Amino acid sequence: MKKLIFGLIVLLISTVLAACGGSNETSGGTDTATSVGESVDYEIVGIDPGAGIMKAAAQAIDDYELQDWTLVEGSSAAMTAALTKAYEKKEPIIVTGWTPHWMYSKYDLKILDDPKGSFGEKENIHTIVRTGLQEDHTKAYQVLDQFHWTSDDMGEVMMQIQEGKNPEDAAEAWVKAHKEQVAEWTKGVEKADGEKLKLGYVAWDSEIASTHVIGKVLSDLGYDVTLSQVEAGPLWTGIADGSLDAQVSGWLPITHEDYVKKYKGQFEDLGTNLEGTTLGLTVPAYMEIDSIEDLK
Ligand code: PBE
Repeated sequence: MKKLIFGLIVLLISTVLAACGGSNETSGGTDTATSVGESVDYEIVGIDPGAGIMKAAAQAIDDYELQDWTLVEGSSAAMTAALTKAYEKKEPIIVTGWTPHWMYSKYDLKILDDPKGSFGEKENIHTIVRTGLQEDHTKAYQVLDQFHWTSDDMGEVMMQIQEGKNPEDAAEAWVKAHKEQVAEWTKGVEKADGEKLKLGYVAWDSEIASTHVIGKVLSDLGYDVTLSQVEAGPLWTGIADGSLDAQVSGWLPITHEDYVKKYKGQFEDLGTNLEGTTLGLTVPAYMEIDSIEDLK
């Protein structure tokens, strides 16, 4: 009997203590940051290490003093798969995101405020070709130079691919549906005669879309086009050494700044093909944070 009463008292005391502990935690301020960090294991789901957004995310970890956090390397596909999985279960997740991207149309997401500017300002996508392309493939050069579209255009192609179309079919459908716009790109350009042309791209959703569209336009013009999927480093190396003819995914001035510096003078920048891109840490709208500062 004594034992039982003693046991009950111990139980009572520990219950009271536990309750106090719990309420202390809540009254000690809404410890959102701690709980957000814990809820995602202090992980930011990144993409391939060659992407400029990975450098920006590492910069953010530095700027916001997020030493406890890990930026997880992976791929564009693995990142969106992780996001989809978390989103369907309403679980917290933080990913490296960019626009244009289908994920912002498909899911209700927010890009965290970045008061320190780690992810930079809005930028543009440039068409980058190897030196000598103008002499060797004047027609292709002209089309690449005239290639220009919007985030919405790119978004349409991306969405179709996301919904299950293969990139070739999605590009073909887009080209068919936007004949006038495509005619602007090929304006004044004569038909080609089966000359070989090699376009390089990285497996980022935005670049899969753009490269397949311009590839389709060039092959419709009569070129024998090969689309070569590579990593970001080899993409710029390939343009510089001439093993690739062109790429339409130079995010500038900041995201691909390192590559531009490294290969200065070894490529030609034909200017922008799309304006107004963004990079940033992205979370589902159901998460209760709005700024990268809330991660601290
Ligand atoms: N991205 C898509 C690339 C550029 C295009 C934002 C993932 C990057 O970060 O390098």
